[in-house]
Amino acid sequence: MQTKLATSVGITLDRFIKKKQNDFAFASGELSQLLRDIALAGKIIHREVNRAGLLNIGGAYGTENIQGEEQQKLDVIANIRFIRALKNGGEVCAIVSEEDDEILDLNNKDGRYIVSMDPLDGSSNIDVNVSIGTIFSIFRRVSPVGSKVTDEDVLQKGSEQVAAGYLLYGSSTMLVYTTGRGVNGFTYDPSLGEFFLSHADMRIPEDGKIYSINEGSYRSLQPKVQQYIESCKDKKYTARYIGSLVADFHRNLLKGGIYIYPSTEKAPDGKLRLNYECNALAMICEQAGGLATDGEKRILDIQPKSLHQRVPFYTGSKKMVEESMK
Ligand code: AHM
Ligand code: MG
Repeated sequence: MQTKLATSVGITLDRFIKKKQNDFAFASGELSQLLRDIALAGKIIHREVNRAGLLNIGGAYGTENIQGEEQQKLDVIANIRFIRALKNGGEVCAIVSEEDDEILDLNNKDGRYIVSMDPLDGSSNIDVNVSIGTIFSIFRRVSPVGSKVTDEDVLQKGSEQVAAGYLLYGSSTMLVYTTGRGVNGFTYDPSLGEFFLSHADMRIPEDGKIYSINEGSYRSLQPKVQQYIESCKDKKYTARYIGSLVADFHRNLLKGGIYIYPSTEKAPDGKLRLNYECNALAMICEQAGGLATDGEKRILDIQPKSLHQRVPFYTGSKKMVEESMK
């Protein structure tokens, strides 16, 4: 199935957000502003990613070279940029990030929202000029506004997300997000400094022919996953795996396919993080008509027990995910 092109294609992200906000009589505009802050951070990361090779900001992160210095690893820079944008925006009370061990309380007395993020996903691809991404989830805080942020605020199930999305720094930079009413994609025009609606009301094909898994770990996979891979080969499906989750996910969202990062012998819970990577993509996938599971149950129903919890991840076209779980 092709992505539908709606009549509003071409409007800027800003206008789109405003239009959506007007659909809700009591919307305060805070979530809208937060989405704008994320888009701004995305533009800054786009700039850094595109000049990384010139600025010597690829490569290893030196221990002395922390917090705002010029020669930093790009994922640390992305983390700093995002935190700054969200802190300045004022809507967020706390951030939990794949790059930080602990909850980052922004001491923002009025902030109602929590952001979970992987500021730059696809670490192994950063230095080799291959697509990378940012993944984010937005939750409403559970504890009273103005009080100290609690574990309960940051360990909410994915089903509680009020919005989720990703930025893909690929041949174009894109922002794809959902607020629980479908999925829309925006492409960045660097010459104008604006995101424009390019993929309205995105729907993932119900079935597909692409499977994305690191087959190098084939021998350490559970027999069920091995059998699923064999069945893909029997059907002469196409294998596509970049090793950047956002890029692999985005391709499958557009073309139909399945992404699997399963449990392996070495890593029984898989590699990907529930809070920073899987919840956001699970919400987007479901909103686009697909599925996301840990191989047995729905990702969005998993109660996180710790911030950096890992989970096996199966996501993509509905029929393929169902088949992989049999
Ligand atoms: P990262 O958060 O350290 O970048 O790791 C997550 C990445 C995903 O983007 C990607 O799908 C996966 O790790 C690739 O892992 P592997 O190299 O084991 O296949
Ligand atoms: Mg990651």
